[in-house]
Amino acid sequence: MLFNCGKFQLNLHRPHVMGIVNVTPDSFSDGGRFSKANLALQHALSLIEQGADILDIGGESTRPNAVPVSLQEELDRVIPVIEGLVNQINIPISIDTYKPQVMQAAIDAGASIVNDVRALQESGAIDMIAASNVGVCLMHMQGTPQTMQINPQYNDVVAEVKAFLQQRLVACEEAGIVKNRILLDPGFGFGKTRVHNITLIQHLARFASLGQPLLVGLSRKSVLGQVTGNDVDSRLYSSIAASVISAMVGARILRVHDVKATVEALKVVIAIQQ
Ligand code: 8Y7
Repeated sequence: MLFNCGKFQLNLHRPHVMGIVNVTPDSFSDGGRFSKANLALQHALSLIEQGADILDIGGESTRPNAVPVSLQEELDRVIPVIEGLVNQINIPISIDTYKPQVMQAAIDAGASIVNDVRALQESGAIDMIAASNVGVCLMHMQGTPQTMQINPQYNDVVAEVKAFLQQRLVACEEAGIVKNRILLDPGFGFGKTRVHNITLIQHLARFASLGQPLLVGLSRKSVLGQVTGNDVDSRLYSSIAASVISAMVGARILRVHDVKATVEALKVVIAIQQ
């Protein structure tokens, strides 16, 4: 239950909240309002005030059909935000990227966690993380952000996602990344239909046998829109439901936009789990 990331050690006995800081002009859920480093910084500090345990800084949108950004553009977006935050906060900063160069620059700037939607499959990524002391989140995705929602297919979505995470876990261990630095994530919405996403939530407890803390990201995602009929700006209540349900069946880190509401809802879960 102890997660080691850089100079931090998180006791994941209680569920933790990872607040999302998008530094992307095209991010679907905050419309680019925080696209400038200064605004992102203010937003990050406000998420800490709201009770975030971790901040996840991302400079390239991974929503379906998002336009990829260049390495330089991604660096220009995220590094100033990390540099601006690192000396005034005392919680881990996570960098949301799959590019090894961005990982390295973010780690050099003070990031403590790498959140990789490609699970360190890019060339050089796994060795770079092995040579550092940061924590890592390995996420499952079928396809790429450009194609993943076209026609995702599985014979057994739970078994296949689990097998992928198990394989990436073994690869990381073989490269020298110890288990207490590794989080696993089924990757809701990444190459999954509504039925796939719902099935994964129903069977989330089965991921416990992988032996690693689970991170879940369902905040404002389209499966919640499909269930409620609400567009992305009106998915607060369903997002809270998703976080509470996920934590009740074992998720240890909830990646969310709405930190204050999630922290308060999780207090009820924590009281029950104690
Ligand atoms: C997730 C994520 C996104 C997720 C992890 C969005 C970067 C899409 N979703 N990382 N990133 N898990 N680990 O809607 O579910 O926030 S981006």
